[in-house]
Amino acid sequence: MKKVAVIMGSDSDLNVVEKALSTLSGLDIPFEAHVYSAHRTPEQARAFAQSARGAGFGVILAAAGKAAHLAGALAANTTLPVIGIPVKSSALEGLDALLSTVQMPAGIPVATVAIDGAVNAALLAAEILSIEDAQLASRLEALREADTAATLRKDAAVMDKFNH
Ligand code: RP5
Repeated sequence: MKKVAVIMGSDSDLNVVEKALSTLSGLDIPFEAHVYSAHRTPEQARAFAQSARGAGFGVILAAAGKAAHLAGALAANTTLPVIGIPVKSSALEGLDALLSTVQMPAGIPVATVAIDGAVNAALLAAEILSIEDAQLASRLEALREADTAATLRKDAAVMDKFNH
């Protein structure tokens, strides 16, 4: 199976990024996590993106806050799918990172999830990899069914408590 690269702009993004890592682990998807910054280590970020396809990666997740150029900078240097995770890490509550990540010019796509949306970023990466992996597709189906069952249990609990 192709690996998922999980790149974060700073280790201060880890509290958000760890949700993506645990989601990938739960689906038995191999991944590598790195701290590369579009601003502080631009050469390392570029080199990683340029070599990612050859190194066996299938999708890149990029989490960054503030003026969040990481996802776009990685996408500029690879044709692998890049999923941006805007991180809430500043006085602007993540809106700065959301707009910096999502507003890409035509030609360099970044699929952007919600602010701090690390779980969905990992699930979207899994869905992309599942196109060529029937076993992973089955694991995704099972996860969706478990989520549905958990929500139905919540409905039953609310009905039991309030509907008389
Ligand atoms: C961004 O600036 C990082 O992705 C992080 O969200 C934010 C703050 O970084 P630190 O100053 O905490 O390293 O580049």
